[in-house]
Amino acid sequence: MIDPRRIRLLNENRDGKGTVIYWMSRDQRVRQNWALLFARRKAELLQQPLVVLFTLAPSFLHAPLRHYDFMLKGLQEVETDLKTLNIPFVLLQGKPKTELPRFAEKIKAGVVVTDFSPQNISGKWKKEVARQLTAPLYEVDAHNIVPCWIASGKQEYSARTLRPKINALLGEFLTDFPELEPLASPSACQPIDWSDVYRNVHADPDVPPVEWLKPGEKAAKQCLESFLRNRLASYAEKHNDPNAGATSHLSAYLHFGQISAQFIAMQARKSEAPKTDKKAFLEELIVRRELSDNYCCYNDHYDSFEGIPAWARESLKQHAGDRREYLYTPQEFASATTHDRLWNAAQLELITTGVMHGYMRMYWAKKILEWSETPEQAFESAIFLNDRFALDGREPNGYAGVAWSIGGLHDRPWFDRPVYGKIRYMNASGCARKFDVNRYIARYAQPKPSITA
Ligand code: FO1
Repeated sequence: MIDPRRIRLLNENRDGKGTVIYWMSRDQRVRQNWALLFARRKAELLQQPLVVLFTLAPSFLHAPLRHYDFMLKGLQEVETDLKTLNIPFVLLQGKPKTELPRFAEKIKAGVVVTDFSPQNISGKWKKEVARQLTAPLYEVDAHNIVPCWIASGKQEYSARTLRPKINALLGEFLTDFPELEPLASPSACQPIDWSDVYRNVHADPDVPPVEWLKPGEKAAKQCLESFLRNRLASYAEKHNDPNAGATSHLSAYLHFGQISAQFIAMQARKSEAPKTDKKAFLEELIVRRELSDNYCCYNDHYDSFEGIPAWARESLKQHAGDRREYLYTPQEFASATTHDRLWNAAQLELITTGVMHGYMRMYWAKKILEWSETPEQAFESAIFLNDRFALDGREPNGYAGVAWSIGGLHDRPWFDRPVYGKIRYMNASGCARKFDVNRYIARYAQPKPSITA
């Protein structure tokens, strides 16, 4: 039922008698969640109670209110849905290394299960927790379709090298999910005081929640349905046109784990959209996303200049002294006040909607390279802006996207040119050949940003 290759044991402890805890982190959903399904199965086999636990960091990698709000609303739905299954949900505020072992000790946990994230902070949390627990800590990759460590044991060069590895295993992993069985009797769990939770979060209110995208598992599924019904059939032709409104809008849900990529892939495969559209969408959803996890899993420097390929680092260093025609500070970038109306429109799209179209993300990041004092600074600015404004900030996809645009990751060396060195170049006339640039500018360039950096 659950492929054992999806699971790894992070310490040397054995299953004990006592409550099974699912420590939810990256995969913040009740349905189609392999980590929760595994914890539920353990509880059944060991004839023990089950509890789902979330440890809330009051401040997480500078996440502003936009992100906390999206996440907390999703978690409120998790609590409600778990209640219908008689599964208790507990939210602890503080550091996992103190909160989790203390809670495990208090309830005499026999098994702890968590989900997988390739991010450094997640690895650090798990190491600290695994060391202190007397129970085993299992990690389940509930995010990738092919578990990250099974797809490949090393950092891959590009989509070209990962694709055949994923495709060879897809038949084994792209399967239907079993139902999550309810527990026999209702839990006596205290309801969570969400206003108290909001009060304790230190999230910058200057980046407010967005109105147009509703958080949570139910909204994520509605968003998927609408994409499959209305937009998938033109995906191949239109997804690179920022004016076409042809994208899935699923990236924030995927980031917070409010929907499963495997579920999306299964539904997309079943849809009646043309083959070419399904193929183009599944390439983005599976190969490109899992390539980003691969990068972050096997490269500790995924969020800095140090992480990019040696040829790109060397080439950018050779051009570090080249004269830049324009130079902007991170604050100037953040307030969308460069000389370039197209770039400003992209930044305004990001500020106001929490999303930037994938095609514009490349242009946006490459211009940050062109207009920053050093490539190191460009890297920092792009990650800072993405993490601050994008609803899917702090996500492997974002780190890999910046590293592709600025640092040639998963790409090849191009012709040498000023500032860029051998990094692939992009300019506004290239954009104009692909789509109606003026229409895009008109759509986003009007409102003045009310948000500051
Ligand atoms: N995951 C948590 O387990 N606890 C948090 O407090 C938390 C806050 C948070 C804020 C913004 C954001 O974008 C993500 C957040 N996450 C949080 C999820 C986190 O990104 C993933 O779980 C990581 O991969 C770390 O495991």
